[in-house]
Amino acid sequence: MDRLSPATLARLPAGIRIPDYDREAVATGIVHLGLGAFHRGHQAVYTDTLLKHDPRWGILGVSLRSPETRDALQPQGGLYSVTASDGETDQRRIIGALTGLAVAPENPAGLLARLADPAVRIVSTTVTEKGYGHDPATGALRADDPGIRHDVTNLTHPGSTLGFIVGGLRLRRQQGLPPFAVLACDNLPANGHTLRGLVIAFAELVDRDLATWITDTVRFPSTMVDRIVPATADADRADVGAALGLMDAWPVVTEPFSQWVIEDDFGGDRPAWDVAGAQFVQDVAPFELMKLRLLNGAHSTLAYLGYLMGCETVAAAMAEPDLAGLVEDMMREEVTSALPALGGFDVAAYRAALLQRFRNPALKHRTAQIAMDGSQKLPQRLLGTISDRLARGLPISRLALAVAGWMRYVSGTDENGRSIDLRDPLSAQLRALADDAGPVASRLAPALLSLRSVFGSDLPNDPRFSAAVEAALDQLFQLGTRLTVMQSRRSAR
Ligand code: CS2
Repeated sequence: MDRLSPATLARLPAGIRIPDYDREAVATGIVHLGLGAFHRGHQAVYTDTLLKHDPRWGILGVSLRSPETRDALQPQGGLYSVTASDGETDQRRIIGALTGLAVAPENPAGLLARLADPAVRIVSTTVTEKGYGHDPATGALRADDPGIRHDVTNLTHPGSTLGFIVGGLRLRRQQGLPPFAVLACDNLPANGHTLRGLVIAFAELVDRDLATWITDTVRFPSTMVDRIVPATADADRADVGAALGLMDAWPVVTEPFSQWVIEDDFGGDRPAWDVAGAQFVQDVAPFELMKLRLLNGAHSTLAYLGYLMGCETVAAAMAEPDLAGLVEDMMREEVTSALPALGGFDVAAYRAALLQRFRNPALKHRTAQIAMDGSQKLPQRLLGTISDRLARGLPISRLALAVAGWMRYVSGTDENGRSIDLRDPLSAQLRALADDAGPVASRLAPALLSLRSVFGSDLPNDPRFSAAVEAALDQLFQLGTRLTVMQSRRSAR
């Protein structure tokens, strides 16, 4: 089968949208760090729509580690397909927004030079929760992280997200150029604000004047990003190839829904992503809390409890009536009331739409994928809601069960005695704690709660939380997940 590429675009079947602008005339105005499926199915799609109106914002897509994406997309001239499916109809389009592809470790100095290109005005990131070198419970820089330590003293050859951002800003300052804006697009609380704190803390370790210049001049708008984009599977490649009549080595398969809320704080000219449906607002925080706590909180709950119940995908977990019911009750009774009001916004409709999205049969979104990196995800997804509710004296039983689900998962063995492939930056530590405690809730729960970078120092000392989590974990060990979920629904009625 021939390859998707600029030369074969004209052979695509009718009904597939292709770039409606002159790709040759597109300039690179954005450097994006973290060229995963999410970026390609989200920001790059908005940008693809924008380019017809304003060709200044093409994207240099950078992988921070592996060459796989570059190797797949280079022979395609940066083109790839996005399929949005609701299980009944598939909408396909070809995205041309990537003007270049780079693999950072192959040529760090070359990437820094690109970051200092005057035409580049935005550096955006989707490097996942663990990519920022920070402590998820507090948002503080982990200055002792080996990658961060390396970059602080080798800023002409960095490897980390923060190293490239600070290294790029330093070069621009040296060359008398204005800075770029830094646009965080990961599921972190106050992502722009958090990244700003990290960039400045990193810069302070390098050069105080640089840190001051960054503090005074660089903008870090926060964003809320939302689209469910599972990792591409081989079956997707085969289906997409058949539909396109051309081989796309790295297609994106996603849902029709997409949302992007961006704080309008670029300090001047910025891409008019609103022509593609993004929303510019003064304050992203209420949107972000709603999304992180309702969508991602529910997602993680479905992932841990669903995995333990033998469900391979989110849709399969949603097909378990008790689990789906538990998650729905959690969202309605425990999460919504802890959210700030969002004037005129229909939260009930938002929740219903989320449950519908989770049921999308076209998305083979693996519970194991969402379960990854839990130590980095739990704080903003579940623990924030728990703290807010405890402060108001409100019950947290379903949220506590979700946290216990994570603990049961990181104990490393499933209910059939098979080992769980634990992927987490803290996996070695988690494994050691679990081995030491054994499958005993009264030992394992306190051991895991002592992880300050996850739980902070207040929550573990609140017996309303620690006792609830330990009791739920004990049930998971004694009864198994299915019965525990069933009982928790009964007892809540
Ligand atoms: C998911 C998210 O992998 C995960 O942890 O919860 O990536 C989720 O699909 C997106 O945030 C949806 O916008």
